[in-house]
Amino acid sequence: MDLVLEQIVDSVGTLTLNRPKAHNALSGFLLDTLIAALERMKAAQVRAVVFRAQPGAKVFSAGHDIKELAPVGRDPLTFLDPLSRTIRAIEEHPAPVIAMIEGSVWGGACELVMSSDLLIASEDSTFAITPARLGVPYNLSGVLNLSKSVSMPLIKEMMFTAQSVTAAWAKDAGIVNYVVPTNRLESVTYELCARICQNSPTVIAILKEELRVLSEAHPLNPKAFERIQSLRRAIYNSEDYQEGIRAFIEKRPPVFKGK
Ligand code: LCV
Repeated sequence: MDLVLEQIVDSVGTLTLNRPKAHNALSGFLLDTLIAALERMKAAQVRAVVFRAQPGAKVFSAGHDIKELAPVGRDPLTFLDPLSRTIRAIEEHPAPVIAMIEGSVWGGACELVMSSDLLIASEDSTFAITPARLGVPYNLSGVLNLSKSVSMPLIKEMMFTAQSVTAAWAKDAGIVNYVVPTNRLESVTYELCARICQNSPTVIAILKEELRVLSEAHPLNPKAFERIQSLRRAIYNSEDYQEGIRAFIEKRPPVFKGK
């Protein structure tokens, strides 16, 4: 079964997550499939890419495949991991990527949609940033991607509570462009694509790249980077890191001891 369905109609590509048995959990294989599909969309010179779950999905994506998280002692979120590579593929794609969201969005899938260019969410969709609930020391570029469009107090509330927020809350926080009834999600999304397709694709591509470069322009001295990495290493070497994953597998709440 294809883990990502692809379609191109009138210069607009649509990529549909298709791993329903695991609620579109982002396995390495699914993410590599997504990256390849984005490459094909680029070769086809689409003017916009819609990224979605199956129509009617209760869960847009359950986030990183927890069963594939690196074992204790290895960094679970490195530059060459599938999730990081997919996020860069979205950010560097020359056409706008529009996340059309229905259902609940979890963990790394929040970073995936928040790295898209535009987000259109159904009224009943929700968003949960879950590293703190799983004991995962999120990486610096991921934290930057999650925080770019949100005020500090609001992104801290999402990260520290690790609880789901509603689409309305996400709209107020500046995370999504539009919140619409589920039965209007497709029409609003593809109408927006049609408006984008009327404009110069080369200028849109350079504007997207300029905004990416500017949004990543953060001075970070080597000592600060190495200090953060050593703090992260202590966490992915910790009992709490193991407890978060074990608790999910055992379908029970985690008990974190802070070590
Ligand atoms: C693997 C899964 C998953 C899954 N991985 O259905 O951002 S970070 O740092 O946290 C990053 C590391 C990250 O993204 O972590 C993942 C964060 N995601 C979550 O915390 C959501 C985990 N999933 C759930 O809470 C539930 O599955 C939801 C609420 C999404 C749906 O609950 P529901 O009761 O409807 P099940 O939990 O029974 O899930 C159905 C099957 O999908 C698997 C899950 O293990 C189960 O498999 P089995 O039938 O083999 O038991 N599954 C769900 N999420 N992220 N596998």
